[in-house]
Amino acid sequence: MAKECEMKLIGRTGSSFVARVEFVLKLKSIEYELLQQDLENKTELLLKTNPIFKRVPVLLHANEPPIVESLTIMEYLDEIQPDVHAILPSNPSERAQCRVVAYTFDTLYYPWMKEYMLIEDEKRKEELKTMVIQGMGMLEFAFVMLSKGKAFFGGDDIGYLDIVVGSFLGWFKLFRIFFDFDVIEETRTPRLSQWEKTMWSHEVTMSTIASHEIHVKWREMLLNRLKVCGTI
Ligand SMILES: N[C@@H](CCC(=O)N[C@@H](CS)C(=O)NCC(=O)O)C(=O)O
Repeated sequence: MAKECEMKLIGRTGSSFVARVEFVLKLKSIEYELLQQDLENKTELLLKTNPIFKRVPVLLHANEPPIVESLTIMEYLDEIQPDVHAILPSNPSERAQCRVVAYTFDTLYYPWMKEYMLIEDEKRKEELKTMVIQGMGMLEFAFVMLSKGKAFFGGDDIGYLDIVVGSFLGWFKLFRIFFDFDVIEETRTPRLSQWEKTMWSHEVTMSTIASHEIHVKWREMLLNRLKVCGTI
């Protein structure tokens, strides 16, 4: 009888937060099973394992209690498998910097991009565009500081911030194709622009970031929810 996989990821293809966890699992060569969720019709398993937020990703590892929140899951995986492709820097000060940048991305840049993607008000859209561009300027600064002249935030290879930001590569593509908006652009953010190309060429990125079509469908799902519930 086939052995049951001891790492299960409750998720949904197309979610950048789920992609973060998949990045880490793949880079660390940890076998896992993806339990796909329909976010419009959540399973008992999701509601039971993440009763407060009711969102993906949730990691189920053997008999441990479920772990929620993508950044927490990434750190957990790094702690249980420290010898294979370390994600966070070994230097505590650099680790702290990384966490602050990730926090800023998740609490500012991501909500700005999400609002931009869903609203129609042109004036607000322009405001958000300016805010996102300024945010990417800060991210460029962080990249220069942390990469130390190398190709990735993490140095020679993909690290924590490469995953945190890189999990949104599909969004950056959607913004270009759909809104003619280069979130990362060569003249404004030259180092990030090079980084974006390098990230796309990495085999783990290619197998982890969902297709453009899936991102388009995801946006439609959010728009529909906004129309029906008035909120997302
Ligand atoms: N801060 C959370 C965000 C997770 C999140 O927003 N997940 C979305 C999918 S991308 C979700 O499950 N939303 C639930 C819903 O749409 O009802 C994390 O980092 O894991």
